[in-house]
Amino acid sequence: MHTNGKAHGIPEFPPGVQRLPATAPPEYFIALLKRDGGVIAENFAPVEVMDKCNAEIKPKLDAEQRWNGSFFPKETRKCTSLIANSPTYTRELLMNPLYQTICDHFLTTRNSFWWGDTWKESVSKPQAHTGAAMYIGPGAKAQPLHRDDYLHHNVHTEVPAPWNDERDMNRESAVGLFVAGTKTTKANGATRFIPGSHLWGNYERKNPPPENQTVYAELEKGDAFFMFASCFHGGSQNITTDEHRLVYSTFVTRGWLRQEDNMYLAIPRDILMQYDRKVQQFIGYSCSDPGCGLVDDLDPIYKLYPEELKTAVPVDY
Ligand SMILES: O=C(O)CCC(=O)C(=O)O
Ligand SMILES: [Fe+2]
Repeated sequence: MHTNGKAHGIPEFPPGVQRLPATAPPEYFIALLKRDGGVIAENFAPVEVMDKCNAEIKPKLDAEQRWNGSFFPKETRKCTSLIANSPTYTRELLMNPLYQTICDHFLTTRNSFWWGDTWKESVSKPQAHTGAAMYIGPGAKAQPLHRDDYLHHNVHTEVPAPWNDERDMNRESAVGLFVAGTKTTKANGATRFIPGSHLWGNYERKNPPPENQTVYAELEKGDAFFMFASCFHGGSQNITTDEHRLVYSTFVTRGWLRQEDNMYLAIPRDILMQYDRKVQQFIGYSCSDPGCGLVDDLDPIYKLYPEELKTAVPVDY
């Protein structure tokens, strides 16, 4: 379905970032994402589901290594690889039907090509991109405002509002979902973002993203915030002395953002280990700068040389 927010059956929402019950029609969320780049879904997941997720990730969160850089302050802990660590997260949050519908809408790529004398349509469906829980402890500094689709080198041209379905159909490379595992507030580090920044250009804007245009996605436990990866956003400072903030962050991306051959599954480990590092890195056991291809926030080559893991620390990308 393609709408510009004024299509039949979609209300004229007041200005400002909207909070809708998660049971509202998906078209409303889609229209508000096009308008603002972000929208809140209240009661997205039951509190009991969040309690289960929180219990499943606790061992990993407790064992987590501190980040060595400014992208994540030392008071922040992460549970990376959520799909490996929390089946409840995977089944209930990642696979949530509303999120799936939104991702299908914005991230399905449909094109037609000549294939001999056949005009052949190809439809590439979205895929999971990342899933990590972010725990922000008392005293943590704010994360710099950034666009998560810089990972894909998604260089945007500045376009005037409103969103235009034809013009902007391929604009987004990822759609984010942030679900609150605890209540999130401006004081304890709620995600802040700049509404409308999904339409901003990359090279056209000469100044850093303005903090005074940010809006805080304050959530009750189980609420969700949907956001385009193209929006400027970041985890915020935690000025409390005794509250932590836990958010389950997910991004889904376009299905074609990968290699043609699935080298990780196609190449057996014993054959892989017969090649030197240069080959291993070239076929995918390396990172694309910035930050694509990581395993638990580390270079994937460590998966092949686990003895080197002892000295490895995550660094800014
Ligand atoms: O923790 C948050 O609220 C956002 C984290 C984030 O934007 C990131 O790690 O890229
Ligand atoms: Fe981010």
